[in-house]
Amino acid sequence: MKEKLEQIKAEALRQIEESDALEKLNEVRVNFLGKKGELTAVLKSMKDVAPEERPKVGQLVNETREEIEKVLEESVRRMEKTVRDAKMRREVIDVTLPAKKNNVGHRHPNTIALEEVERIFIGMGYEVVEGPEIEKDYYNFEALNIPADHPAKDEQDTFYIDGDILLRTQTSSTQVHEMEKGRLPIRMIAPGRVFRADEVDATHSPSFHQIEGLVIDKNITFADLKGTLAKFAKELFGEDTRVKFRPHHFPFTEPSAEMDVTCFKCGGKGCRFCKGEGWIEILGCGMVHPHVLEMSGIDPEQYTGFAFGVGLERIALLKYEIDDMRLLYENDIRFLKQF
Ligand code: 2NM
Repeated sequence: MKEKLEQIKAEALRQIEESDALEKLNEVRVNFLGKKGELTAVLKSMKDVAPEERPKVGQLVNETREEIEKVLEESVRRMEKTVRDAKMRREVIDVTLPAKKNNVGHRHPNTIALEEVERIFIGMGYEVVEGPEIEKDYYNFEALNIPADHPAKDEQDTFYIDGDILLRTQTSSTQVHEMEKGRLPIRMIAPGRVFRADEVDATHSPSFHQIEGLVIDKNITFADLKGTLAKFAKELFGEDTRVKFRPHHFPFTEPSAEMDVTCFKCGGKGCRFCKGEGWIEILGCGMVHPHVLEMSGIDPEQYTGFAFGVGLERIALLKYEIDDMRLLYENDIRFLKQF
C-alpha cells in the first residue's frame, strides 16, 4: 500500500512538473485528488485492509494528499504569477506620454459670414429659403426677364447640362419658385452656391456663393429698400457705416442700383484698403420689375417689392481682410484656423 501511494505521489508530481497551463494543473487535481481520483480510490479500497492497519494507511493517504496539494498550490501560484506578469508586460501604458491633442474643427470663414448675414435678416423677420443648384433655363433666366440674347446666357458664362437644364448662375431662381407659390407677403433671403464659367483668379471662381433677398408686399417702396440695406450694412460693418446708391441696370429690377458702404478701415477718408476711394461696392439691388412679378403670377398693380444680391465670398474677403479668394477654397488648415 505504501509503495502504491509513493507511486501515485511520484506520478502526480511528475505531471505537475510537466504542466504548462493552469488547465493542466486542474486536470492533475481532478485526476489525483478528485472524487473519482486515484487517492479517493485508495481510500475506497480500505475495506480490503486489515482493521488494525486502517488508521496507519489512512494517515499515509492523508499525508500523500497534503503533499500533492502543497506542490499543486505552489505550481498554481507560480503559473498565475507568470500569466499575470506576461499580461502586465503586454498591457503596459506609459503614463508619461503626452496626451493626444483633440483637434476640434471650426466654421469656414464663408460659413461665419453666411451665418452673420442670416442672423441680421432673421432679426428683421426674413425667412431663409434654399433651392436647387440645377435649374431650368426658365427659372434662371426667362422668369427673371433675362432675354434669350442676353450675354449672361452665353455658353461662355453659363454651365449648361442638357438643352434647357443648367447650373444656376444666381439664386434668384429660388425667389421665382417662392413667388410662384403665391403665398404673400414674401420676406426671404436665398443663400447658396452658384456657378459661372469663369477662370480662377484672385476675385473669380467657377463656383461661389450668393445671398439674394426679396421682399414683396403692398406699398413696398425704394425707401424700404434703402432703409433695410442701410440697416444691414450697419449691422455687418459697424454702426458708423454709411451707404450710397448708384444707378445701375439689371433686367429683373427697375429701377436698379449698386450700393456702396463707407470703408470700415478709414471711415470714408480713403486708404489703401479702399484704394483711396473711401467707398466699397457691396451689392446690387432694385425694385422688382413688374414683368417679373407678373410672370410668377403676382399682380404688379397690387404688389411691389425690392430685391438685392450680395456675394458671400466678397463679404468674407472684406470682413476678414483676405486679398485672394482662392485661399477660401484651398482648405489649408494653417490659413483657415485664423478665423
Ligand atoms: C441682384 C440685384 C438686384 C434679384 C432679383 C430677384 C427677383 F427674383 F426678385 F427677381 N432676386 N434677386 C436681384 C436684384 C439680384 O443681384 C446682384
